[in-house]
Amino acid sequence: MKKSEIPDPFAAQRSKCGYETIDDQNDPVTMLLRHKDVRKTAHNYKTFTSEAVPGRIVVPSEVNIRDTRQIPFEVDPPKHGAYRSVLEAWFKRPNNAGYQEALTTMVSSIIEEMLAKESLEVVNEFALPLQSRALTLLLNTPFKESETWISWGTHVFRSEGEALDADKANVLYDYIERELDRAIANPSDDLYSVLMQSDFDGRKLTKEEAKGVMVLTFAGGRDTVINAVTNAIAYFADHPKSLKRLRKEPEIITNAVEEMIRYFSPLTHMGRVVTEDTQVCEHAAKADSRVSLCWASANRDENVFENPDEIVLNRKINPHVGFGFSHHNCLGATHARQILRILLKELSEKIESIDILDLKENIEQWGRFQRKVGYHKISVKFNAITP
Ligand code: HEM
Ligand code: EMZ
Repeated sequence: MKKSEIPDPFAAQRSKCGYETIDDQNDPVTMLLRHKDVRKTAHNYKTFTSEAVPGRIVVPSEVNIRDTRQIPFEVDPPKHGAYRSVLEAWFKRPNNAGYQEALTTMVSSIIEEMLAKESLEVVNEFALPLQSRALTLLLNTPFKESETWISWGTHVFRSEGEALDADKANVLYDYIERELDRAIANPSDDLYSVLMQSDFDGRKLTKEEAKGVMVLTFAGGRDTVINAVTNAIAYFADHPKSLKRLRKEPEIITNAVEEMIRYFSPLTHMGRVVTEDTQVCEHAAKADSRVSLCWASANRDENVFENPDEIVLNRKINPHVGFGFSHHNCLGATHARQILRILLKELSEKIESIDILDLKENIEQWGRFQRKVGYHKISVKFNAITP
């Protein structure tokens, strides 16, 4: 097995019956494993709500570590749409040329920095700083803030070996509260200030609502981006010919990024709470129980994808659900896609090959499924293209 491979632990169960019930802190979750069921359920917010007690739709549940409702993630239509219309234009800014230029400078300079090293640990020395620096563009805050965010590590609610970490969560909440107070007292042109001034349904957003948006922006866009970036580097280490191919055919980079999101599926699954007794996959689902939409399994569904366990860089028809499906589709996807497209372009132009020196996989445990989502650590050496 290649070191960069991400096996699909759901295949057998997906074809056998399409679901699996697992325990999460004594609150069962029925994972939906088929592409069709995942999409159908994501769409049906009346029977499968996101607007439960804050934290309950996340697996592992975060009800014990937060009271703040994440917006627009934990809200159903029609209110969900009203929040999205406040946020949509801001989160599309990564399509602007100036944004992409600034991002290119960030990516290019961190690659140059890493080329000078005999060995670099990708998660902490490359992916985390890149994620945090790039986030300063999305929030339109000073570059220096990224140093604080890097010091928080890869996940804001979890530490290695610990599912949930309340102390860590409080560091983020305090930080956001301070930033919002600053934006109220001294508005600027950053996201905090824009939120506090925006019109929502004929009124201003409250500070608690703005906090809900900011917590989600910090949490949702963190380990997902870090895993995507790290897995991409591991993939190129195993497949130096793919780097060469992208150098020769940069026009396939957009497809290659979608394909990597499909194959890596950086967010394994996300829950919903059942509002009335119903059935999923011919299985009874009781009101107030939880289901989850397993993006990672749906993305390997052999009824939808040919050669699902292979990265086909120029895969053309690719209805992956790596960024979710329907109204809650990822608001940060424009930003995440730009980071990955620019990363692939810059790596292909600067790097000949990558050697893996040492690694420790990050394996999630979901009931009896074990899923590799990325790495806790992976040390590599970048080899530059020599003219
Ligand atoms: C929603 C994946 C990056 C912010 C989602 C959902 C998925 C996802 C699967 C749907 C959740 C659901 O339906 O319950 C990813 C992946 C990423 C990524 C794979 C990186 C490769 C980001 C970034 C941000 C972000 C960078 C922002 C900084 C959000 C928000 C939502 C969301 C705000 C909720 C949208 C809504 O409820 O309308 N993401 N995400 N994500 N993501 Fe991402
Ligand atoms: C939540 C989630 C958002 C959750 C779209 O996904 O990402 C997880 O990493 C966080 O722990 O709170 O923001």
